[in-house]
Amino acid sequence: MTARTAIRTCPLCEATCGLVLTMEGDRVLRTAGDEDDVFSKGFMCPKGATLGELHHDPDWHRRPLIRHRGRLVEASWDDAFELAGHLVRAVVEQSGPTAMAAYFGNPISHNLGGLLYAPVYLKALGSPRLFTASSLDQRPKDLVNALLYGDRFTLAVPDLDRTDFLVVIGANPVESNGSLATAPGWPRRLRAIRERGGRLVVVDPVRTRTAELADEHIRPRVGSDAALLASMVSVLFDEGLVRLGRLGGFVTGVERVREALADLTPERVAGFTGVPAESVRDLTRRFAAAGRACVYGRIGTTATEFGTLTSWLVDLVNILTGNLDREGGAMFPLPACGSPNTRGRPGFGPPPRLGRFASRVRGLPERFGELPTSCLAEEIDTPGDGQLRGLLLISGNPVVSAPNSERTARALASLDALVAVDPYVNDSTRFAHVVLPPPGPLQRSHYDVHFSTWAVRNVANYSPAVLDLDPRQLQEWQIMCRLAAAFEGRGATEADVDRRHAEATARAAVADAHSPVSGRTVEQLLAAVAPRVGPERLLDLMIRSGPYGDAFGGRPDGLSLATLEARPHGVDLGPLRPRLPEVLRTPTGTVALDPPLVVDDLPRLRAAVASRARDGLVLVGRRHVRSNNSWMGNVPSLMTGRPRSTLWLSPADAERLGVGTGDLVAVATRVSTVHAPVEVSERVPPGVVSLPHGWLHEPDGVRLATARARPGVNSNRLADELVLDVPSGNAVLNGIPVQVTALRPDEYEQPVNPLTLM
Ligand SMILES: Nc1nc2c(c(=O)[nH]1)N[C@H]1C(S)=C(S)[C@@H](COP(=O)(O)OP(=O)(O)OC[C@H]3O[C@@H](n4cnc5c(=O)[nH]c(N)nc54)[C@H](O)[C@@H]3O)O[C@H]1N2
Ligand SMILES: Nc1nc2c(c(=O)[nH]1)N[C@H]1C(S)=C(S)[C@@H](COP(=O)(O)OP(=O)(O)OC[C@H]3O[C@@H](n4cnc5c(=O)[nH]c(N)nc54)[C@H](O)[C@@H]3O)O[C@H]1N2
Ligand code: SF4
Ligand SMILES: [Mo]
Repeated sequence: MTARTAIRTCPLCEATCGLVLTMEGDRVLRTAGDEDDVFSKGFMCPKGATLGELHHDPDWHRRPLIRHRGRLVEASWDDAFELAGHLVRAVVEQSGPTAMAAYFGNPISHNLGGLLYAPVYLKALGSPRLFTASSLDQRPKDLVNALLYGDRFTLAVPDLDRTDFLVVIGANPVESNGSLATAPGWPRRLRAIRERGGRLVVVDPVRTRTAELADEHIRPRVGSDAALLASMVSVLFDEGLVRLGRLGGFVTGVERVREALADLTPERVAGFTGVPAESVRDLTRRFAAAGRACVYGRIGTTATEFGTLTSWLVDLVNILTGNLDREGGAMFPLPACGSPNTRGRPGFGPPPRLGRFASRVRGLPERFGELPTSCLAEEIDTPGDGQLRGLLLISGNPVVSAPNSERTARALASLDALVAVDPYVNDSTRFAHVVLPPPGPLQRSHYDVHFSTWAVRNVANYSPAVLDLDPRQLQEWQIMCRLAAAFEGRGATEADVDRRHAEATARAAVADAHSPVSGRTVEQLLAAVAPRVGPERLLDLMIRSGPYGDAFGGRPDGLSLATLEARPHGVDLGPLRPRLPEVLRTPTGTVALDPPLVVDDLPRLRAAVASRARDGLVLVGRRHVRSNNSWMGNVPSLMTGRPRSTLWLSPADAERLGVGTGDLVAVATRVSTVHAPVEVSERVPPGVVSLPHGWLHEPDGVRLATARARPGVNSNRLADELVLDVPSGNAVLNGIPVQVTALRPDEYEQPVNPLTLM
């Protein structure tokens, strides 16, 4: 058999690296970073090399599973869809559509078919109850984007390759490869800042590998970043450093912001943040003087108690120093397709969808049509009108990813209809009545509709599938169409549902008065993209009617999917360019800096600043480059090396507790207690402990042979579903107060046995 080469974008994380795969038949002989990729230029991380392993993972299901006499057994697709339709319709008939909900996990946003077809089955499901991983992640940033710029996806990303001063807060891109700022090769790009004479400042209580690359490492108390940033803003006003420049024409509310934050000076908050006032003043002065500077925040700023305030303040510092929408500052990408800020009337839009309905049990307000995932379990396990009885679980593992795992597990186990689209039987899908497995990552085409919206350079990159489906598999989009048909129960075929969806996409494009295809007909557009079907048809429609598109003949040099197919290393659309005010979609056409929903949360911060002399330990999360949330623990080559599911404890705290590396400790919160092996580490300061999330803990019913052989501690058994960032409803996954006590060997519980872990 002769070897062949395939080029494709890695779909595993936000970095979107180009890969070159050397294939023989369906075997991957070698994986390398694609040196010719217009964006990644040869970079890849250890996960990128595992696409072949994922494809051949014996635990990645290829046939649907249905529950039969309490066990999940293989079934035909017809039987699986029939059962899914039957169960869901039974819930709806008995309790109404609001008794059904959907949960979307993270991988759907990396999946062309999964992402583009989500609206199809959601519409067929007819329920307004939607939960996603976003409220375990970046909901505070979504909220701030919507309030300042008019859409939650209108995100200003660091202009990483041109900035001269980058402040990274609560992010560890050397391990995570970056997030909410798509850039393959973060470590290289961070080093390049210093090589060109710029400065890298990392703000993180933990000495991470990213902090080790920095000129300066500032270590605030966990959860205090909002106060730290507010004090930077107060210094900007106080010392006359506010320079709006051309932003002055687009922003309102500057004076109100000054008043709102005036009391939060570095001197007043130093006791809370642990950062000396003079170093905050000094940092602020240097940042303001730098010219091309940017603050960038991630999970350590969002999945925290003051996530919304912190996210807002990140943007405020960028705006007030004139760094928003300027080269080397924080800029708005212009993607080739898929961005809401390229549709509708430039500069103006409707008010964001916030608080139109509330959750049933806690009355938490919706955000962008979604309820906080922290209230998923209570919506299922609390009896009464509107109780959830069914869940569509799409590429998500809330038992491991959401706070209070034990409650989530019990809740999922109690459902009348749990339909999962997922390749694995894991902690969550083991409770499903039907599991519909998508094909492996080499068997599907790829285009980052979502992450190109947040890329630090405008690029477009399409990869066809490398391997065919085997005859009894379905593409994820086909699963979605057939699910929609099953929910509707009116005998529509996959092709019917697909055609309707393509028509709706074309209709939206021609109806948009500001689209380059405005005034064309749906029939014209669909004829032009024939004979494509499925995601390729939609993608071609979106690219051609997008900002660089050929407008179906209107701009003959413009892009189409065919252009991308001919350019496997991607099309470079250039560095980010200023986009204000056209990027806005706010009702006023300006950026109102003081949204009440955010400013009204300041008293909560002030109360914390005033009262909080934190004793005791707080838990933060961490990521390792060989992990990917909860789901890559079944890939053998990623599970080698030293144990990773360990509780980092500072030397001082270890000594106080009388424990050393390898000893087990009990870690307790209101919610539960877990037993975790200690790793004494200088990386964490006294008072802070760190545990990575995503580890398989309870092997009962889970079909993941490799992960079962290397279990760990599920840190979300500790996270409290009742503690939220108030404005956004985001879970608090960093800064969880914990009690840690040493255990005697006879108290060790299985499976966290130090003999297998260390
Ligand atoms: N304590 C703590 N908890 C956290 C975090 C933290 O930092 N600390 N981080 C949070 C964050 S940022 C996130 S995004 C969430 C993630 O939360 P989730 O999205 O719920 O969890 P994942 O681990 O990403 O689960 C992905 C699921 O998708 C399946 N899957 C993989 N590929 C595919 C595919 O191609 N198609 C389909 N249909 N399914 C697929 C996997 O088998 C797995 O079941 O976790 C959050 N939870
Ligand atoms: N290898 C790997 N890569 C991933 C993932 C993965 O699971 N593994 N998950 C992907 C996903 S879904 C996401 S959202 C991204 C997340 O991307 P990142 O946000 O870069 O992820 P983390 O490595 O968790 O970094 C968060 C940092 O915040 C710090 N932190 C915690 N609390 C505080 C605080 O109060 N203040 C400050 N200043 N810092 C604090 C932590 O110490 C940690 O270093 O990663 C993505 N990439
Ligand atoms: S950094 Fe992300 S996109 Fe790049 S190879 Fe690793 S997992 Fe894939
Ligand atoms: Mo995430």
